[in-house]
Amino acid sequence: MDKAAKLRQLIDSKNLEFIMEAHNGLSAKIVEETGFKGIWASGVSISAALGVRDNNEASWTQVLDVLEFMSDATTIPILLDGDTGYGNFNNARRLVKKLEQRNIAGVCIEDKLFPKTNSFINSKTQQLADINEFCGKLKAMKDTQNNKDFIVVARVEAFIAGWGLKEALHRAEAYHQAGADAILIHSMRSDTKEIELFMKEWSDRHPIVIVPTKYYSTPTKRFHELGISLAIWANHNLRTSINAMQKISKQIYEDKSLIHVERNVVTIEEVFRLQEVEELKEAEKKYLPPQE
Ligand code: SPV
Ligand code: MG
Repeated sequence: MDKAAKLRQLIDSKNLEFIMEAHNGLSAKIVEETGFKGIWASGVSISAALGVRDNNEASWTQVLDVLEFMSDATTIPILLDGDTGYGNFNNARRLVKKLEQRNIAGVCIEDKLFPKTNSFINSKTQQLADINEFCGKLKAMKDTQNNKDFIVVARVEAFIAGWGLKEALHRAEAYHQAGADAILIHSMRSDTKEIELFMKEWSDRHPIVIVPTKYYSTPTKRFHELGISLAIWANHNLRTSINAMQKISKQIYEDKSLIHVERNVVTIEEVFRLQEVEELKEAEKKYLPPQE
């Protein structure tokens, strides 16, 4: 089964499934080793790891370069956070072509304007895309894909931008009709009020994806009960790595020594294992001329 088919299986399964954020080849590999069945290539995490803002400051080809490393390092499917598709329908369909070439299983696009701003910054002043324009973008993406299983998720930002349930449902249905394989309904409330209202009206129409970053205290059982298809743990590898790096940098800076840190970091052998150094050793035996 190829990666796109694996992602389709996760989205279409009757169970609640989970994918985990990664932002480079190493974090992607760790997500796979942990046991997750899929990876969220998060826009905020990739941009932050590149040292820039989540405002399309990294170009789409720079994001593609990161994805290529992530895809090469893993066998589980990657769902790209494709922001707004990096332009109009034409940019978005070219994105699909390039993602398929890199074996990326799917992309999620959000109904905002390019250049985008992260949903948790000035959310109420964020403008939504015109519905027809966004539907045209989704159609162009679906018409472009070669692999029938490639996934296009449509992300509804109506709640984020301060519109109500009616607008959220109207947009979700329009995107569903336009051919989106699933709808991501985003909310920045600390409870699930908006998600619950939405799910009640939506019932079982089409797979629903959520990002519970802000309503993290909700027991996962509730997502099961609501009939959610896929939950995205969206930025936690990035955030924990920031913790770890700030701590270790501070300690080494203050101590001017490594005495107190060695036992708190992974061994260099663990780094080599993750890089698959053994595989290269074996390949050298096979392909290099024998050493005298
Ligand atoms: C991301 O991970 O970049 C997302 C999810 O888009 S969020 O930051 O919650 O909007
Ligand atoms: Mg994002």
